[in-house]
Amino acid sequence: FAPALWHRPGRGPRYQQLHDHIAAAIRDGRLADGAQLPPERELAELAQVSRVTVRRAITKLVAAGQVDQRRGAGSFVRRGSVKLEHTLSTLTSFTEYMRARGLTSTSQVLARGLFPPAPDETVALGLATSARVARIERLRSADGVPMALERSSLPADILPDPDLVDLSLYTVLRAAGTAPHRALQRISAVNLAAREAERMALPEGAAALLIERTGYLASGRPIEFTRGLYRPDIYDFVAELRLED
Ligand code: 16G
Repeated sequence: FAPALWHRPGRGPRYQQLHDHIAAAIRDGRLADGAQLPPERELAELAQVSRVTVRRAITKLVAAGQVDQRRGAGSFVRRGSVKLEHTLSTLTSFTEYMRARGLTSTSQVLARGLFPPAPDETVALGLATSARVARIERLRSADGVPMALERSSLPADILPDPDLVDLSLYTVLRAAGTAPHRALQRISAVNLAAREAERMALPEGAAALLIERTGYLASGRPIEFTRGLYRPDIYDFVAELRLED
């Protein structure tokens, strides 16, 4: 959280610039959920503004519900107010995405093994019904906060031993030269069933984003079908749109 902004002359009142700078740091994860903001005096020094200006910027963040002020303790990023912006144009793994934001990802494996494919897996992976599918169900957390519940399915010849997946599925696939080269994603809104809600520490029926990713090798063969339930209060999916030629 370096106030690099202050090296450039900005537009608008100073308090607004400082507000925008802190809000951006919260949005892109440089200031983490629950993190303490630098003390007023320090912010004023860093930003070379008066303490009145700092106070105005913080008051605006408090009014927007992004920051909590605790008497005698200071200002903190309000828990649960952090949104993670996930760009839709690059193919990244959960582990890489969190690492890039300075967050530590952990996974709790709920189930894994080789199974006969379910109908949706047969269709997505183009499998024969006699084939076997490697399936891993994981609860994925960032800095200890449950973020997503994912079920990844791959043809058994691509992942013969699902127990090999420790932290990152894509790391295992990359080592074998079988990581997806491109992927298609479908995003829809769902309400969590009781079991899913419990695992994500959310109330039953809570809204979630369902993201289904089908990953393909360069040859066009589908090798990954992941069905992930993501917390909509944390994730924003962002895509850049261009005018068609
Ligand atoms: C992401 C992918 C998921 C992939 C996983 C691999 C989305 C919506 N989904 O969660 O399809 O299987 O990353 O992550 O981005 P890993 O390598 O950390 O296990």
